[in-house]
Amino acid sequence: MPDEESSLTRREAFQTAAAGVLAVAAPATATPARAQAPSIKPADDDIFVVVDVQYDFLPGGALAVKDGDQVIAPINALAKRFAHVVLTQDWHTPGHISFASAHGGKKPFDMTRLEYGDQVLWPDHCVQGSRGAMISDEVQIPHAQLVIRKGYNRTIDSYSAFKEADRKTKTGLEGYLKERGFKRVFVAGLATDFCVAWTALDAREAGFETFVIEDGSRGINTMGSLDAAWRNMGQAGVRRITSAVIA
Ligand code: VGL
Ligand code: ZN
Repeated sequence: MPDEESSLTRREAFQTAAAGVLAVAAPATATPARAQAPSIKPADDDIFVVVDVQYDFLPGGALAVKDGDQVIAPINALAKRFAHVVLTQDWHTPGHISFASAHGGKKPFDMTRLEYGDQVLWPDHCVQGSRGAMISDEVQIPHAQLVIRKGYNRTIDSYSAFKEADRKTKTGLEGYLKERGFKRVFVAGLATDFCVAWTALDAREAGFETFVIEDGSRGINTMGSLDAAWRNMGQAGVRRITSAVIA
């Protein structure tokens, strides 16, 4: 398909530029009109998953994602095109195991080793019932059909909206989406390199055709996490698109 080719070309051009190698100028000028042409028309078996657009991840929040507020306009616009939308909400207990404050001597963004593996330690964020845990009032998707909360087990983090960090405990989202007959999953929100990426990877693993909407997402980028996330998603067959390709 021409549109797949052109977006691949753009991605390769971007990666080459990011690596500091001088890119040949041709692809950037040869393809933009085609690359931007709307080519995906949301259907009744498509679901749009809007990840963690909560005050704590927005500017001024406890774990603010740079330019996180920039995702809201594209997400609101996109949501209008989807008949079916699910929202996710990071929803931690006080003293959650992912908080640096729960580990003596550790600081936010340090790593630690937990029973289920390596864990980045975060500032306290999205504590159940707190203002920071609320989905922003600027997210205007009244037709959203489900809000799935995650990270509510004190001893297990959960970036993914499908499976917790122990990679065993399920949230129920896979069953919900399959029971309702959805086939394609479109993901946007915060943060690209954590909850968006893990959600997209698990959607793919569950057998859904999966897309991440780049301009509807922003990353935290700690210790190379953003590049790693895009690399992992690419290898898993998650497709990277912009909202402009959605009709
Ligand atoms: C997230 C770090 C910790 C996210 C949640 O929504 O990406 N990141 N908790
Ligand atoms: Zn969290």
